[in-house]
Amino acid sequence: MSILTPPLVDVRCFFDGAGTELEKSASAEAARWACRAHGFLALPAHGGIASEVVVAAFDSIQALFAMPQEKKMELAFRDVRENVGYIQLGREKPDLSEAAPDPKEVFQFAPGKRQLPAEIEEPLAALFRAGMAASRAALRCLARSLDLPEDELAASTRDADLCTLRCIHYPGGAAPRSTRCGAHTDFGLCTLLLHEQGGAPGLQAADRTTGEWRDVVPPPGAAGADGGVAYVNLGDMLSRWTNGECCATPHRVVAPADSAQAARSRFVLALFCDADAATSLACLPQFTSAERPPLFQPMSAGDFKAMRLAGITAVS
Ligand SMILES: O=C(O)CCC(=O)C(=O)O
Repeated sequence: MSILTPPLVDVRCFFDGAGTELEKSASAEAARWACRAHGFLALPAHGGIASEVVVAAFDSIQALFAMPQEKKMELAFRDVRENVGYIQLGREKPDLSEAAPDPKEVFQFAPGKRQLPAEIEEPLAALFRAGMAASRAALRCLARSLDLPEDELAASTRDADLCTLRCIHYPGGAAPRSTRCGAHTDFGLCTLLLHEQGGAPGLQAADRTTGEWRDVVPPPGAAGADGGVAYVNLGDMLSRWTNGECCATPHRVVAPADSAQAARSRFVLALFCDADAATSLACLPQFTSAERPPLFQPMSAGDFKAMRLAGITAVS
């Protein structure tokens, strides 16, 4: 199995007033290359999210998934438009060609949307806020890499009404190399993916040229102070706006080949940063021409996300 190492792209210079023009140009250039080559970027220092915030959120999701099943079911996911709550094992199948649904449980979090114990809600809300700031910095960097006005993409996330922090638990005891999360592309603009230090490996991305699955391995210098890693990967809303120029990469998660590692639980946090529900996903004029007509029918971000979620989720 070959390895895919997403390039390091430091987006911290895109926080308000933080970086020089030179720093921003260097990051945008790195992002341009990373988007074309892989659709995955590695963010040093968690893209500016403090390590304590990340660690506290991982502690919270361990506590969340350790709650009794009947308590978790009281928080159940109800419908794709609301898109928050608990999704039990065996209810999601992102890759319809797989025989079985994914062996994972999920909590779709948005601040204040479900009655969670304060010691779980607060660290997750803190990560949501810090993660949105990092994602917007990444979107400014991506916009610059696409020769768009710097705020063009980030401004569409002002209400963050479709954005969710997806808390994922892949229970231990998986068969080595078995699928933990089926192949898919993400639906939104970009996803901030957080892997904890020492967590079981398993993320794979499709090679852009050959389609071969490659193990995603962080580059040196990617880890935050806690040893964990943050990636940004591109989503399908961005692909629609850019007429396929900036497109999402299929990825999946498999259990480690080593049976001792596959026996361990894996916890992941993924912040889906999406355009606000009422935003049109019609192709931006810069990316279409007589020779290159729009590839996708225009629709709102809210309709697009609900359509895609309905395709993978059987409501609990
Ligand atoms: O578990 C991971 O590393 C990736 C999860 C993922 O791709 C997703 O939930 O969309």
